[in-house]
Amino acid sequence: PKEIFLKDYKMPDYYFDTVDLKFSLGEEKTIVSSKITVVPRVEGSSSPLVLNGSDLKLVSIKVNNKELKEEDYKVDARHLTLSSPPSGTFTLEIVTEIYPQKNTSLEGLYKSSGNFCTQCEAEGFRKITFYQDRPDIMAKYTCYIEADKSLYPVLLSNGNLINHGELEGGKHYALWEDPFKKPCYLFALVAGQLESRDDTFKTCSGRQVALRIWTPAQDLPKTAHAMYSLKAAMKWDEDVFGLEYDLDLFNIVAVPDFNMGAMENKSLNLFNSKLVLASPETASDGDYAAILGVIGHEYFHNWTGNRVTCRDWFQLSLKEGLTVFRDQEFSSDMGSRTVKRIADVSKLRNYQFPQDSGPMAHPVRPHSYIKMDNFYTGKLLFSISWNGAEVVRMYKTLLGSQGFRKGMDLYFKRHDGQAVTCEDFFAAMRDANDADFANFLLWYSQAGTPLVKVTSSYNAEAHTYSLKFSQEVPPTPGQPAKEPMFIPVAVGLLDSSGKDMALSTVHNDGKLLSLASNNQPVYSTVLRVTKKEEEFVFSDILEKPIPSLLRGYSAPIRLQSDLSESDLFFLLAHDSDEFNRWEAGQLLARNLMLGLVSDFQQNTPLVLNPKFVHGLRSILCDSSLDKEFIAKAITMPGEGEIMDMMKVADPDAVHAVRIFIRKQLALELKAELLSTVEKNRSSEEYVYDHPNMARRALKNISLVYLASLEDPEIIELVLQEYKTATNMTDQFAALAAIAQKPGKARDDALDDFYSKWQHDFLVVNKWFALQAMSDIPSNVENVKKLLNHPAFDLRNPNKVYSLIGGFCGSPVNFHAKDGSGYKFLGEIVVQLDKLNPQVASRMVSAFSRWKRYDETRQNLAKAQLEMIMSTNGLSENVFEIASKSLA
Ligand code: HT7
Ligand code: ZN
Repeated sequence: PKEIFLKDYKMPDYYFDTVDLKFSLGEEKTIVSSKITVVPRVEGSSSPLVLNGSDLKLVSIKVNNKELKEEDYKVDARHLTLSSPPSGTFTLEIVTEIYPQKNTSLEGLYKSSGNFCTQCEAEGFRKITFYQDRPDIMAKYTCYIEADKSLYPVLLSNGNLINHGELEGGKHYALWEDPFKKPCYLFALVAGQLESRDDTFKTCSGRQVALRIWTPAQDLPKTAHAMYSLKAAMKWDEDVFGLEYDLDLFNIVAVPDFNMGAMENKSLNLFNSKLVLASPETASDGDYAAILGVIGHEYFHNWTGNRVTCRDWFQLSLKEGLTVFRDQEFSSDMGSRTVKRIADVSKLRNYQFPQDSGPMAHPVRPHSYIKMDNFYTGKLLFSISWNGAEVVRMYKTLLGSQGFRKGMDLYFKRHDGQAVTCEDFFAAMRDANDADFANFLLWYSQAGTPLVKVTSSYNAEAHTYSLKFSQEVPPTPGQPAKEPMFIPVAVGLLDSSGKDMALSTVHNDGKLLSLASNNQPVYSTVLRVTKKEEEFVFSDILEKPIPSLLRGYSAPIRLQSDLSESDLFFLLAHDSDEFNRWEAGQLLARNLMLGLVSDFQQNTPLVLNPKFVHGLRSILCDSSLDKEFIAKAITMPGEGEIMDMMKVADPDAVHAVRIFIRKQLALELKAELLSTVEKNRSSEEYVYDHPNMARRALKNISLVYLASLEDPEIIELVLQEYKTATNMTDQFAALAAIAQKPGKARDDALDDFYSKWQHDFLVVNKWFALQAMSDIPSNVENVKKLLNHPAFDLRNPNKVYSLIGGFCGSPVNFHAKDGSGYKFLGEIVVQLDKLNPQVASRMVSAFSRWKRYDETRQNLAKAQLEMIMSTNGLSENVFEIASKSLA
């Protein structure tokens, strides 16, 4: 397979001005006709016109109304080439035949639960018709759809419905027109038996927008939260960014078979059902939050992605990083900012950082790819979207809210209707603020997580306090040597009573910077660390402070400081920056876990530091704290995060230590945990708001701790919680608590849950995932049995992510030393690849960090990767991930 490089980008020789599509949807085949106005970029040029195509049967091709002869064009498995097109603007008409019913890849046009739908990002449009399938080709589209009326009463596409009516033979048609230019990856079509929840939104300029969420009739009652989320997102984008919706209709369709979460097609967003459907009985607080975030995300793409799109796929972060940042901000404003930040940073640490130091490490803007879709599969998505969002957040940290907004305004003013690059975004931020961003652009091109070390010293006579920074970006594949980055480090200094000190001046490199604004001191400041080594000296510091560093996690780095254990306990108790209070607790927990892991490896008895227990007790009993914050603060760092900090990852030791800590804390804090459960039971009626979610989160984490005790009374309590739960959050949390330990209680509860919910595929997926992620010994055998469960289907991505993805997410069983987990995954990947390469490559990426483990595990994992690589007919998707993992 061919590797594609960013440096090789060339402007297209031809643009497309208008595209008129016609679909005749059938049971055997679908006929697609396209009529395109082609405009040469350079007047008079007649270079060949190369169109992409995949799995298409060409029926006919015309140029300026004249059928082409066979010698005028060439078709192969991937392209249709017109060797000498006319020299001016011309019309190109192509008819193709496609087979959506046989399309299990879920790219292009396919059928899901009896309905036709499309997925064109990144390169799915070429499975519909021959086209220049690249995002810098932006055109105005119409879409005519005809289909059997009784089978497909609803016919949808982008834009406005301008005509519809009856046809002979029980058929009907609809004609849609999208007034905005768009790249083909935003094209969408849906046809099926659907009904809609309807609502309206009045925009800031007073226009009424019709909102419709489409699902099968029986699911309509479960779309209320999605509608609430959509309206909240529309209002938020107006309030925060001044961005108004630009059409009179906005459609959302829920689809049960979908490779990813959702898709932002212009005015016709398609969603994986699990990110639309929710009721208190069937969806957890986590599901509700995910729906809010993803509905927001797709809606926000209308401006950041659709109105201004990417010049090429290397610029994916331009739309994804920015839109993830926007959805994070939206969710923060709708709930608790600190808790959202904690959740996002934990995700970054558990998934992104490990990948940043592995063979798949790549920068926010990659330099090359083999299969574009792989940018979205599994771990690669994190660097582009999540690290990308961190990069956008740094602009805001450096410029402040107003400066950031000015930059956004300029970005839209300059680039509305264009396909642009990450440099264009950077330039808008810089120019709107006259800002000096030094070498900030390196964040797009250098892979790897910078390691920043800080040492501090206090001069009691001069009343100065110094912070010395040194930074290093570790080598990554293809990038052995790195430049120093521009790192914004938000800092506060705490006095001995735990209050923030006033900061008036700081020296950096001999330059005196005044921190006070309008003669008012500040209590937190952002230091701009740009060199390999750099010192900042604060003046007028009257006592030795304790520094609160990298407040709010102001840059995506690993920070090593000289803070002592007692400094960390002090910050845990006092820091005014809530994120850093949590961070201090995590640092203590990480150090504690690493120490215990080493004890475990040396067969030294494990003992829990009483100061740690005391610190957590204080947090648990502090009624002034937000309850969801407490729930986060008493949650130990993930096993992935701890393994990432070890020279050789040891899943057994890390798991044993996490279980030990959980049980010890439960023993020591039993009374407090029991009273927390008592005080935080849900009211009868489920309310989705922050205070209620926070109560549930705190009660349920307490239950998980308690259930780790072998105590019949506690088992009874948890069973009671399960039986009396009135919503899915509480019911599932109690089930998960019971399911920690093998035995009759576990088996009975799992059976009971399945028989209650077998009619609801989304709840059944939770049931699969819970069992798949279990750490009970030899769980691979249970997972294999579940593969044959009547509710399981390898063709449905959600089921695969729940069962197989869930299993790979349990380090202790996936990395079983006998290689059973690896063998299981290897065999499944080969099977899956034949059905759905995108999903298969997502799964194979679980192997990518095999070199981090001991030799026995390395050999076993490598053998599976080699077996996969030697499979005949392997997809490019899996080939790219497997070969890069082996390299
Ligand atoms: N922009 C969308 C990404 C996406 C996607 C990419 C490749 C293959 C299938 C896909 N489905 C959705 C959605 C988003 O950004 O949320
Ligand atoms: Zn997105």
